[in-house]
Formats: sequence, structure tokens, C-alpha cells
Amino acid sequence: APRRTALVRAPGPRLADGLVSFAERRTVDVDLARRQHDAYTDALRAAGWKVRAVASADACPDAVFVEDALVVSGDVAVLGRAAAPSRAGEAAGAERAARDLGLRVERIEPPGTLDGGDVLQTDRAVYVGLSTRTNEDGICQLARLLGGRPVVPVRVTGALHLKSAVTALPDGSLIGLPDAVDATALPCLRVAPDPAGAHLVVLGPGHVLLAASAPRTAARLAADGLRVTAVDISEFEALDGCVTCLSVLV
Ligand code: CIR
Repeated sequence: APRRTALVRAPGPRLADGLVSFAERRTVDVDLARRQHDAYTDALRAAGWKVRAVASADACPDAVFVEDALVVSGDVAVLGRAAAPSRAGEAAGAERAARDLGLRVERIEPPGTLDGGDVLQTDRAVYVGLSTRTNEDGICQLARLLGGRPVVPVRVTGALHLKSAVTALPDGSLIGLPDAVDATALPCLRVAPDPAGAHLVVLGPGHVLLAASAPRTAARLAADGLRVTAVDISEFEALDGCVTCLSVLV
């Protein structure tokens, strides 16, 4: 039976010190971020997901972006390897959470680096961003560990991670910002009408979670017949985060 567990990690006390490479640096309101995180997990619960907390990593400001620490495919959890030194301490809690779920744990070894935010899984393929965070060696290791699933590297130039620019709809088709990536590797990429992008989480059949910053995309997807839940994640977007990075759906 499919598990329906969402792993999340609550924002830590140092959230406002998180890394910023693309967003314009501004002060992060940590209390507001906590409320936004609560609303995000409420949306997951309302869609039927059992929310489980990953142990906190309070020394790591970016630990809330839990999807970067592990990639789950079937019964395997691959622990990422952070290129950003300040994020190295996030792996231990992610590993414990994966073991608690009964997953087989594998890891990306040096010199490989890989953030889960670069790993976009569809039924057809696993697209992996070649980014400032994920290198070729990390992609090759992931391909071996996922044993036989087709892995397609995608160069990412205009975003932090592949999934900050491109995600998949419930039918597996791709949507996002073609100018932020090498779109030649991405078949039939639908252009998201919101300049901020349109990363989304598939909550269930025909149901997607979108950031409130993508209202035009939300309207179009609703017109297509999808059920759209929108959440305001402004304080995470200020730290280059998006809806995908706040959870790992197992
Ligand atoms: C970082 O730069 O690592 C964090 N401030 C943001 C990580 C966002 N993660 C994601 O999109 N998967």
C-alpha cells in the first residue's frame, strides 16, 4: 500500500540567517514564517497526508527546507550531500526519519553533492538539476542508487534548484520557467505565467499545492479542472524557498 507520509521540519530559531542567492535580501519575519509553516502542514493534512516531524537541526538556519536533505524513491532514501557548508548538519535528522519509516538508507559520497530540490521525479524519468548545489558526480551516484530509473540531467542557470523552476503536474507533464533551465532536456514544458515561477506539490490525483505568489498559474490550472490549494510562503520565498522544499512526500 502506498505510504502517505509527509516529512517536514519546523523552522528553527536561526531561520532569518538562511542562505540567499536569488531573492532580494530582506529581513525574514520568523514568527510569520512559523504561522506560514503551520498553514502549509495544515494543507498537507487536509489533503490526507500524515505529517511527521523530522528532528530539528537548530544550528542550521535552512533546515526547514527539508526536501534538500533526502530523496525518496520506492523503498530507498538517498541522503543528499549539501554543497553549502552551513547545511551539512541537516542530514542526521533526515537519516533518522528515513530509518523510522523503514526505508533503506543510501548516501551521496564525496566529491558528489546533491540537494533534493534538484530532483524532480515523474513516472517517465528522474530529472536532476545540474546547479550550484548539485554536481555531475552527485547525479551519477543518484542514478546508480536509483537502479535503472532513467535519470536526465538538466542544467539550471536562473534558479537555485531545478524544482524552483520546473515541477510536474499530476499527469506528469512539466510546468515552469524555461528560461531558468536548459529546457531542451525537458519535453513539452508548459510555461508558467507568473514571473515568480510556479513550483507546485502534487497533493493527490487532480490536486495541487501552489504558492500564493503564483495566482495566474493557479487560475489556469483551476480552469483546466485541477483542484488548487494556495499557501502564502513569503518568508520562505525570501530565502529562495518554494512549496516543494518544505516537505518530502513519501
Ligand atoms: C538555501 O539557499 O539552501 C535555502 N535558503 C533555500 C533552499 C530551498 N530549497 C529548495 O528549493 N529545495
